[in-house]
Amino acid sequence: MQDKTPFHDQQLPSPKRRHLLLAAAALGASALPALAQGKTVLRISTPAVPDDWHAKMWTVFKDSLEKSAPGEFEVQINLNATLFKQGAESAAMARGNLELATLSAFDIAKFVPEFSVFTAGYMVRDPAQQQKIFQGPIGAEMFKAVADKMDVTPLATAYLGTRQLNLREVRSVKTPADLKGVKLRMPGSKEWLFLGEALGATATPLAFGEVYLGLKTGTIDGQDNPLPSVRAAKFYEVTKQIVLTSHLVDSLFITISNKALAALTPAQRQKVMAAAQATAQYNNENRIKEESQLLEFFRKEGLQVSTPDLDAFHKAVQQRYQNSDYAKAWPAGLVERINAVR
Ligand code: KDO
Repeated sequence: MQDKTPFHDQQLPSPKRRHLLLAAAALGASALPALAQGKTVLRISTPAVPDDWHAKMWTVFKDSLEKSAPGEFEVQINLNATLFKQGAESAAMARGNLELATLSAFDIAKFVPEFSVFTAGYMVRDPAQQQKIFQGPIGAEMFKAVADKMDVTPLATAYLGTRQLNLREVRSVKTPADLKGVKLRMPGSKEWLFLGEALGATATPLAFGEVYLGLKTGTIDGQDNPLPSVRAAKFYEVTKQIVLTSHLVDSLFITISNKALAALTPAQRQKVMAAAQATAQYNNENRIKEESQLLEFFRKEGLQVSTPDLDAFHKAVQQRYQNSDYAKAWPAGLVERINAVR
């Protein structure tokens, strides 16, 4: 799938590129990102709600490029999954219909099986370790596999937060056995459903945009998300409990399509990379700060906050993953290397 043309051969001067674009348009193809009034269009699609940090962060991306490359880019931000539905972004990027998105480890694991190591509960310890993993050699190896197999390139790692359980009715949850029969909404892929089942629940697939109504009407008993997303999507209005399982230190990779990347000049590429770094940093700082303050907010909203037997959850979830087919795709020694990152 990867374009084998060396980058320097792809840096066509602007008039020639425009000519090619016209030719491509005439053929009905969209091999290169569109130009609007001479600007390179960068379309972004995300299921994030406007008030969540990983939605707001895209304004940082846009502002950063407006400053560093005035008049060169038109950044189009599409929130609430209005452009592509949740999980459809990587295929849209590979087809050339989308330039940027945030991909989860779950989106990537479908194409890069070893990446499923980052879908495993209790694998990554905290946001600091997460950043070190993806900025170090493990990240470099993994991102190369992503670029080769998916035709997209991760530019920076945003911390989505640490996922917690959020239940419609109060329940005593100490161990995974206490979640038996609980209809726990998970995003709609088998990798996500496996995580829900590993937690002991009955995992039910549903798109993020349908979760509020599902909780309100009772078609689901609960959902899992990081606390800032529980606030931003207002799930606290339709739930009564937060169980601090802290089962996944979740990542979102700010990713660009290889087609879009190859169409940039080297200077533009640097600016896009710098903008992506600033974008992730804005998200990470704000989200970590908010995450540490939110429990008080939820208590004031009338939610019960409880802490389960974390050892029991760690043991059960880790065992499920170790014995799974997912673990068979993890290169020997990878888990030990991840654990050694401090
Ligand atoms: C969700 O659907 O629970 C999830 O948290 C999964 C993430 O990978 C990501 O898609 C996120 O939703 C959306 O960006 C909405 O916050």
